[in-house]
Amino acid sequence: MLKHITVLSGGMGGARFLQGLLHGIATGVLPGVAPDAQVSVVANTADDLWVHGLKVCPDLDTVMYTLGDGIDLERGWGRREETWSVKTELAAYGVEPTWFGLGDRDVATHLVRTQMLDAGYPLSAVTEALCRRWLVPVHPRLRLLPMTDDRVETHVAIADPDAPSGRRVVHFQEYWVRLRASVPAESVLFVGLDEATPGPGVLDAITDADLVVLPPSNPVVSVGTILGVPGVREAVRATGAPVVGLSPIVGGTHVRGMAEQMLTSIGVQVSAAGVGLHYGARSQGGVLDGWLVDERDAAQVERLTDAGLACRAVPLMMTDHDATAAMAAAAIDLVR
Ligand code: FO1
Repeated sequence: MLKHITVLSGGMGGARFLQGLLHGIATGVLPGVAPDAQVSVVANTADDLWVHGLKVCPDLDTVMYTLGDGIDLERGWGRREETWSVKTELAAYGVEPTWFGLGDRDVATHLVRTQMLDAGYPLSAVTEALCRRWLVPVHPRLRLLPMTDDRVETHVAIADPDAPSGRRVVHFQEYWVRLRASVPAESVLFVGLDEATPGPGVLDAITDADLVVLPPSNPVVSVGTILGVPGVREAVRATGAPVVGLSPIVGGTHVRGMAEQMLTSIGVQVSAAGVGLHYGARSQGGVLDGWLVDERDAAQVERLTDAGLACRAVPLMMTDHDATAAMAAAAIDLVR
């Protein structure tokens, strides 16, 4: 019986997967999963940024708002029924960045978080406090754990003909939100990652789990950064739990986001097999035991099994909670 499932999650893709996983647990469609199973979410914090004096944690907030039913489903981030008076007023003052939109309701979250950080609380304690409103009432057996309490930021080097070096480095959010990932990422830098320590409960959540899942989040700037926190990759490789991943690349491209640009920048083939081989089989020094690919990529299964991975082609589009629950069930079935 699986009683503790740990998911290494980014923002939108990971949050949607978690919705389906929780739906699957609640409806009893997941093979061998206890109806009172604990779910631990280790979330990426390298998308975080300081803006207008506030600490914004996009992946933590996307998971929290999504599972707490406060998310704007169309945007995939921020609050639904949002208003933008603060953003409009900031723009009226000519204050930059105007390209990063903080909704009025969302600002309250960042004010609480920033106040608590200023009072000396670590990000994990802040997250726990915010989740008392958003998650405890609806998902009492779910824990949302920042991958680290230390400051880590993903920055992206892009070509800049005006710069003496011919390139300049921008925060990941500027690359994604202002530039829409429309220019090649020459390299991705994870500022502070090598000096970071796993957040409270992170290594235990991996070691004590009965199953570890790498959902269809960005393998470079979401799951990649979580695995990059010193000690985490080793914990995943050492856990007694089976480790299974779901490909974020379907039919040769990402479903949403910028996985294609990120994978290209690190020289990984933009395919279901490319990502699976990038994570690698645990028996070959990697982190995975099993890897699910979409039916459109069934031709790549053999290459993955040859690399030591249990692999199967199943529908991987998270079109609704039942479809996502079926993906979670297939992932569990693959590695049981
Ligand atoms: N994404 C956008 O495309 N435009 C925005 O103005 C924007 C603001 C924003 C504010 C708070 C937040 O938690 C997320 C926000 N995002 C915005 C999404 C964010 O870039 C993504 O959630 C991840 O960082 C990328 O996966």
